[in-house]
Amino acid sequence: MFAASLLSARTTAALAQLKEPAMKKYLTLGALAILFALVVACGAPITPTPSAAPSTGTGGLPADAAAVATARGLTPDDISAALKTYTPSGQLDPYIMFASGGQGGQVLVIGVPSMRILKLIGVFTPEPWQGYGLGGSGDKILAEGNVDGKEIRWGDTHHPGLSETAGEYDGQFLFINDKANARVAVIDLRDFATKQIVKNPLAINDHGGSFVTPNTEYVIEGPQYAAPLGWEYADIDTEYKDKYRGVMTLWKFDRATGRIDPAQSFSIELPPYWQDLCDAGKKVSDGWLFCNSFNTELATGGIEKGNPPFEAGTTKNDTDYLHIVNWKKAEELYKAGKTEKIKDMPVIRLDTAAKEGVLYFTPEPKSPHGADVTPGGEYVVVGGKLDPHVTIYSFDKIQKAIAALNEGTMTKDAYGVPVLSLDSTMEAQVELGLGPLHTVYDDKGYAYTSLFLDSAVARWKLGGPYESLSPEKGWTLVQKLPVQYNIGHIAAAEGDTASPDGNYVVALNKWSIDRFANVGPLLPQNFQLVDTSQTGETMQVLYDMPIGMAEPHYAQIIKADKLKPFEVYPLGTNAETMAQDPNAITAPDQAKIVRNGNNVEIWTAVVRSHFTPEHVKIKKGDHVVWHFSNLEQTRDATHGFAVPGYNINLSLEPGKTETIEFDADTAGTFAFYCTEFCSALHLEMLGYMMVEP
Ligand code: RUQ
Ligand code: CUA
Repeated sequence: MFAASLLSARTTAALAQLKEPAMKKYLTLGALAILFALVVACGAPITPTPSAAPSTGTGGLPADAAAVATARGLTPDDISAALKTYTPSGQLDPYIMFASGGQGGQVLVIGVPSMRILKLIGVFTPEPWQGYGLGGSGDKILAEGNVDGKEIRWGDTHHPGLSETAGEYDGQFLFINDKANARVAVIDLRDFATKQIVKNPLAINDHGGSFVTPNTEYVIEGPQYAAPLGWEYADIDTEYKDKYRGVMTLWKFDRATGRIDPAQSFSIELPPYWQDLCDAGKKVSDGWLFCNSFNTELATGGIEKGNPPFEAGTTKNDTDYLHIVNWKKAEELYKAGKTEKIKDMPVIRLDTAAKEGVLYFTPEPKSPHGADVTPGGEYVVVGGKLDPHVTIYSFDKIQKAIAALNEGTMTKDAYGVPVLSLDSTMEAQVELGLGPLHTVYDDKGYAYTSLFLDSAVARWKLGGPYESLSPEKGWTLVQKLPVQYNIGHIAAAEGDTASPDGNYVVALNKWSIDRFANVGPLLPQNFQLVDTSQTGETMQVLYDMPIGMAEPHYAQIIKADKLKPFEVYPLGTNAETMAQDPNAITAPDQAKIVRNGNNVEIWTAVVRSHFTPEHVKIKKGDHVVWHFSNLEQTRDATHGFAVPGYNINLSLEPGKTETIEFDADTAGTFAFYCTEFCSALHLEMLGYMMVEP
C-alpha cells in the first residue's frame, strides 16, 4: 500500500543518512588555515577583527578561531558554511523569504542567508503581538473569511505568492491561500499586515494557489479535493462523476485599492480530477496557466466498504492530466457573459471551457505534484511523485498540438475536454530519483527539484535556451544533495520570476528526526539553506533552521532592496485603509470622551509613557467605540493596549490610529495597560476602565 511504502521509504532514507554525521572528518589546524585563506580569497566579505589580527596563526586564521574549530570538531565545509551565513549584528540580509505558516495560518518572514525570523504575520489566525483579531480592525478582516457565517479562526496557509510586474517580484503585495477553507488573503508589504480575506464561494478547500499572472492581473486559486460547486450535498457513491467538480478561480486584483475585487472575478469549472499545483505562464507563455491533477481515476474511496482506499484508487492509472488553461481566452468569455452564476460567482462551465479553447489536457506521469514554468516561459516541469523522472513540456509544442487539433479525430476525456498526446507536447524527461515534487530555477540554467523519498535536492540542467548558461549538457542530472529529511517544497532566490538570482535555495524539509534536541514527539520542520552560487557539483547545505510553530509549505524569496516598507506610519494612518483616519488625533489635548445615550466614544492619545485619558468611566451595557492614535514618529516606538477580561489587545505602531468597538458587558474595575516595553516608565503606562454596574 502506498502509505506503507512511503513510510518505509522515508525511514530507510532517514536511516541511511543517520549514519553519515558519524563519519565527519576532523581537521588539522593547517587545513583550517588554508581553508580560511581560500574563503577569504573567494571574496567573502570578512576580515579578521583588529583584536584577532595580532594573534593570527598560520595562513591568516586567527588562533582563537582555529582553537574553536578544533574544539568543536568543525570540518572545512562547516567552517565555510559558517562564514557564508554568519551575519554580524547590524548587517542586513540581502534576501527576504516569505514562508507559509502551515496550520498556524500565518506567514513567516525570514532573512536569508542568516535564517533569522523577522516577523510572523497573522493572516487567518488571530495574532496577539500584532493585536490582529483582538478587538481592532483585524476582527473585520478575519470576519471576511467566515464560512457560511461561521467564525473560522485558523487556516492552513500553503502557497505565498508575491505580486509581480512583467514577471518580476515588485515587492508590493503578498497573497496566500488557506487550503483548509478555500480562502485567499492579501498582505500589503508597506506594513507587512493582512488587509483582506476572500472566501471562495464555490470551493470548500483549495490548493493550487495563490500565484499570480505576470502583471498580477489575477491571483489564481486552484482547487484540490473535488466537491459539488458551492459544497452542496451530493452522495459520493452515486453522484461523484456528475456532481463533484474542480474549480479554478481567477481573483481580479486591483493594485490601486490593494484589494481583490470579487465583483470582477470569475471561475472555471473543471472535472473532479483533484487538481494540484499550478503555475502561470510567463513571457512566451503569458496568458496560460498550467495545473496538474492526481485523480483522473475518479476514485471515490470507501475503504470501510471494501473499496480501494483513496491512496490506491487515485494511483491506479499510469498517467493523469496536466491542465492547460488559456486564461486570456477565459477572460474574454467572462467579459462576453458566457458564464453562469453560481453562488454569485460567474462560472465558465466545463462544456464551454472545453468547446471554446479554454481548457486542454495532456497526460503526465503517475500522481504528479508540482507544475513549474521555466523563467522564460518555454517549458513546464512536472514532478510525478511516483515516477523517478521529471517530465518537461514545451509550450511551443503544446501550441502546435492545439493548432493541429481536428474536431473529427481529436481525443477527448470523459467530459469532452481535448486531450493532446504526450508525444506531441513533451520536450524531455530527466531521471532524478525518488519522489520528485517541486522545481525552482536559478540564473545558471539549472533547475532544482525536491526529491521527497530520496531526501535530496536534485540540481539538473535545462536544455534549449538555458544550455549555454553553464558547462553541462541540457536535460542531465548534475548533483543530488542529501537534505535532512524528506523535502517538500523548495524555494530559490527570486526563483519564480522571469530572472532568478541563483545564490541560494532553501529546502523545506518535512521531517527533522535527529537534527535538533528532542522537544517531545512533535518535532520541528527543518528549513535548510543550500549554497547554489557555483556551477557543477558544488551545492552545499549551509544552515539548519528549525521551524517550531507549524508546517510551512511553500516560500518565496525576494531581494530585500525591492521591499520599501514604512519605517513608521505617516501620522494618523488607519492601517486597514492605509489612508488618513478621520478619527486620528494629533495631540493629547484633543483626547476626549463623548457620551450619547448608551453610546460612548473615546479618543485616546498614546505617547511615551501615558495614555490620555487615564480614567475611563462607563456603565455596564454601554456600547463603546474607542479610537487610539499613537503620536510617535520615532522608529520602533510601538505601544500596546490591553484590557483584561475583554479579549482586547492592540499593537499601536508609531503613527497608527486604530479603533475598537465593544459592549461593556462586564462591570468592574479593569486596569488597561501598554503591552510593549516602550520606555523606562512602560510599567506606568496604564489607565483604569471602570464599568459601573
Ligand atoms: S504542496 S500539500 Cu505545496 Cu507540495 Cu501543499
Ligand atoms: Cu507604551 Cu509600554
